[in-house]
Amino acid sequence: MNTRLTPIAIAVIAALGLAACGKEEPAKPAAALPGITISLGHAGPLTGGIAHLGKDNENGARLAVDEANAAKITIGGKEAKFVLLTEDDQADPKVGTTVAQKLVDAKVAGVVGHLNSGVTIPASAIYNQAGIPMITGSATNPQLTEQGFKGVFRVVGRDDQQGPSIASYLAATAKPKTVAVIDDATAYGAGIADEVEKTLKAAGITVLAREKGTDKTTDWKAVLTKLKGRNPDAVFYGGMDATGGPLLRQGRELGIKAVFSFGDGACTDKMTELAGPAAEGLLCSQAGIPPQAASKKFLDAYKAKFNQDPILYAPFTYDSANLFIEAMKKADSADPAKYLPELQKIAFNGATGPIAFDAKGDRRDAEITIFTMKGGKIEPIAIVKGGKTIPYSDFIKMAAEAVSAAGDAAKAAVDAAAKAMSDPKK
Ligand code: ABU
Repeated sequence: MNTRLTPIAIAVIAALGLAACGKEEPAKPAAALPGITISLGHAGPLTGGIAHLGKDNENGARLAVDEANAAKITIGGKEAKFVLLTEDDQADPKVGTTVAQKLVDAKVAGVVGHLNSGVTIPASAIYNQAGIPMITGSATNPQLTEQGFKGVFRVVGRDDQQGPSIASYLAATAKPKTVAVIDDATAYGAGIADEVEKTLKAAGITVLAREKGTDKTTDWKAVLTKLKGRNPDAVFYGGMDATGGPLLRQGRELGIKAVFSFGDGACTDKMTELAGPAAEGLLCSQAGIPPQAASKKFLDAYKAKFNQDPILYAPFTYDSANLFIEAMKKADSADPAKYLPELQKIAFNGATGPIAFDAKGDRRDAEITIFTMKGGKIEPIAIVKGGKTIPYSDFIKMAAEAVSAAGDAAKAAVDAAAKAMSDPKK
């Protein structure tokens, strides 16, 4: 049975509570509860070219843990103290499996991470073997949740949603006849590039022979010189901002006029820092709602704690950590075998909206956001959800209306409860 209280139920209970509190009882000193320490792991790249994204992910998880500690949550009759054990996987699959084993040996109750699909997929086998659930807030390669691991979850969309979304938007708006597709030879980069290529070809667009770099490539001149001769109308790059920024800058320096487009790994303001004015007008996608559309409570708390706004997926790692905590609360246990069934059937209202998982561990109804770079900042222009693309302004209006409707319903319930309490005939 789902025992989570709706906002209306909470409001009604609050109203009843207020009405019943006529007489003050003398305060009794609360007996101190015994304590329990619950370790959650986090892993992502904390050094190297995409350390800014790894830190962003870590910050999200840390905020959730700190808030849970401030709330003095009780689990199994004990006051829970959550500790975040964080590891640097250097965006390297081999290091990723080493740190995964380290977190298993440290007996973490769950893991938020990893960031990169190519690291998360091998690490997930280690967590699965140890019976430790993991939730990624950023790894988008479909293979992660196609392995049949019961404790593997993802709170963002998949690249077989994201790739078709950005490719269709590019096709509909830029109307290219020829597109060059490049990737960084990682599970993420090559995977999303394949999805983009499939969608473009299905739309009758010519896709040039695939060009490849690596996740460390910052000198793209040889690839770009080859492309310049083929004069593509658009370019799609599957890779991260640390390599995508130099690709874009050097492309423009060589005089390539094509529309440049990217997936979530290169859909950050960092592209302006790395590519300069060449970044203006780029198209890119993220596999969720934009960070600025996360809950105000999260955004205010993140800013207050870290003195900056989230970069990309911090709201999703915040939700990931909170999902673990919520499942443990429901199970009244931090034992993975006991709380995993709660996680599998959870219905949680997170900073990124309602979260529930399908049988594979993927987020149901994940959004994809399309952005363009304007004035040095990525700006959301459209949301793709359930196969439909709507302007971002309409999405925001609909979200505000939903919040207002929920508020009205809660107020009506509180008014009705207060009236019932004050009516002597009832
Ligand atoms: N999703 C973009 C970056 C992380 C990854 O999937 O490799």
